[in-house]
Amino acid sequence: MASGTISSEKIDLLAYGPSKPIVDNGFSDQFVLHSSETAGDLDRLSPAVAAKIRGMAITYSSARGDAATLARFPKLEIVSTFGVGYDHIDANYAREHDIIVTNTPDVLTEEVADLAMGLLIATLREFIKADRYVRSGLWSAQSFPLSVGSLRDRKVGMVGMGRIGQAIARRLDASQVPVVYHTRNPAPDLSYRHYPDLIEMAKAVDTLVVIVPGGPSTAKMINAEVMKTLGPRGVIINVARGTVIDEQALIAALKSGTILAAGLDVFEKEPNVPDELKAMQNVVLLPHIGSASVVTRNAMDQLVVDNLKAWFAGKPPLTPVAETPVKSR
Ligand code: A2R
Repeated sequence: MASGTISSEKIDLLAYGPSKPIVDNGFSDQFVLHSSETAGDLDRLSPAVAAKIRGMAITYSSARGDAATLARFPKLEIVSTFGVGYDHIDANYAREHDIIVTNTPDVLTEEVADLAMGLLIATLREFIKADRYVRSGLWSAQSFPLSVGSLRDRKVGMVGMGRIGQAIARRLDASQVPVVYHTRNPAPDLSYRHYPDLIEMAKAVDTLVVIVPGGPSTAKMINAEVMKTLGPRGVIINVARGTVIDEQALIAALKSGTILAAGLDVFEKEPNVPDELKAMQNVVLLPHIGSASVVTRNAMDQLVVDNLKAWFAGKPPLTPVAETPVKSR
């Protein structure tokens, strides 16, 4: 890996993505912080500035660190991105070009798990429909219908059992809901049953909670066959990436009653949500807010800053991704 140096020379950084006060104000005058809020701003960056950039903060996953973007910065040593998922960064290109990639795991784990649990219950017990019912004044005319769904008679199959998956499973344990999981490899020290085959797990459960990384290895893994296997009581909660579910197959399965309902925090082409989903009563739709509280987003922004600061202070980055591991310097 190229080395971040400690010298009297100023270090040029680029903040790419929406402006964030914690990033904008996070660096001492040892650094020069340039910013590009959009891809258009990036195109307008002068070649002389691009040639000096040694560190990049990606402040939201809408700013893409693909190979073509990273290649614009010949002196780039480290890309510090916001969020735990980094499918918007070409981490393999980074590794091949001695560029470290860091993300912001752990600080958002419990927040996303809270959201997943809330979304699961809101979907099963129809909170959104019930809220609309109260506001419309219908309550004074008749009682709200009983929800078909309930957490009480469910068995959850976790798709992904990493940091966030385990935090969701702990919440399900507390709610006395049986849990099993599908991943490529069994996670160490877990007593939940592991299914190496997703279809086999779909046969054994009625609810899927999806929390795997995005990218090619998980693209459309929740497909029509998985939905059909889950069956008419089936409920799918997705707090991972929209790409993990075949969205058209999901729309068809929800329309036809192949599955019962879905709770979605993420979509294939955000912020565009298919009109067919918006028209359905058996879905709860959220605008990708898994980690979106002030306290957690601040912690994530701070970790973006701290990774860069550590590197340029001659220390290892705090949270490098698996493709670019750096343990010591
Ligand atoms: O497959 P494994 O043994 O590597 O387990 C990981 C699982 N996973 C997969 N499961 C099935 N098929 C795949 N192709 C596949 N790829 C990964 O996802 C592991 O159980 C889990 C990822 O866990 P962590 O790396 O600890 O991530 P964390 O913090 O739980 O966040 C998960 C995702 C992020 O990447 C964002 O896309 C989203 O949640 O917010």
